[in-house]
Amino acid sequence: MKIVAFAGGVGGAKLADGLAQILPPESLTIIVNTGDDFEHYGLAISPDVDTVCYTLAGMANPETGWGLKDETFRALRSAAALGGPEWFALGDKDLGTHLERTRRLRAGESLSAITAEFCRRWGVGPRVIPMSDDPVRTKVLTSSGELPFQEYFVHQRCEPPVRGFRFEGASRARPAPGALDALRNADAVIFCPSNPWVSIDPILNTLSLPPFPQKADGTPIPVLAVSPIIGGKALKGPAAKMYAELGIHPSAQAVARHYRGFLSGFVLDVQDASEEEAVRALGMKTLVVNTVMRSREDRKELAKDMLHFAKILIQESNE
Ligand code: FO1
Repeated sequence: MKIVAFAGGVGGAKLADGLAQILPPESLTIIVNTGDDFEHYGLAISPDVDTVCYTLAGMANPETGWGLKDETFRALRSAAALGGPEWFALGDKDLGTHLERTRRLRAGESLSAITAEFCRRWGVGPRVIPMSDDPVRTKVLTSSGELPFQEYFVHQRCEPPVRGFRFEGASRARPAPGALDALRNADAVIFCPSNPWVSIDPILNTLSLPPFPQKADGTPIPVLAVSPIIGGKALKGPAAKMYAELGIHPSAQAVARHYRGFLSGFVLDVQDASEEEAVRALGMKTLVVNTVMRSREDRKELAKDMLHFAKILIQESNE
């Protein structure tokens, strides 16, 4: 079974790791959000790409989910002592990634080629594809004006109330090489439990989805999502706060409605079992399981459940 997973942020990286624990590497492609990318200290930072790669390589910081484990921040402190910005925590080892990525980009390599090479060197098996090699920059429209994503997310700690989002460059950006081919050859597409507004939507916009490609014989490819909102809250990040500020009650059901029209399956946490009927009424098949990933084993269990669900949806789409 060939799976394409869309991911961004820590929750997305965890399910990607679960899928990578089960599927042979050649059966899994992860398309990652680059709307969070920015330039800082003159360096090209791709936080979601790094979070996915570090997690798959077993190198991620277990406390934060982003950055590297056993990290130190001496370079950043030394720059800060000279008046440089300290709000974005660039670790010493992590800086090596940004230095080398920036050097290669300036030498003319593409982000997707660089990511593939880094993955090879880190021993990451599945294919990790940034959504585009062209710049797409998420802008957060807030009640105090439009903010670049990391300015909103890290510097201003997601405090300004959100009014909307803009994915600058998405309409011009070309999907990264291999992204659309992977989708065309997929048996199922999985949206990881990433923030729908700022992790999955930038990917959908950049790849001009929906419509999702169909199989050669005309059957649709099942698209499944896992809710990043459990019991009305996001385990991490501002997804629930964003829904509330946009006037939508944050719930698993709200996430399902977000993707309505092109999702064939939706996975809810056991805590949200009471919402299953409402999600079914949106025309989706549902699965209720534990979706909280505290351990690596949890990631694998959720991935197993997802693949089992995907198989059922594939069978149904072939009937
Ligand atoms: N997130 C934070 O909340 N604070 C940070 O200082 C921070 C630094 C950072 C450095 C490298 C990296 O790859 C990620 C980093 N992140 C940090 C995470 C990142 O900004 C967000 O998780 C994503 O952009 C949202 O998915």
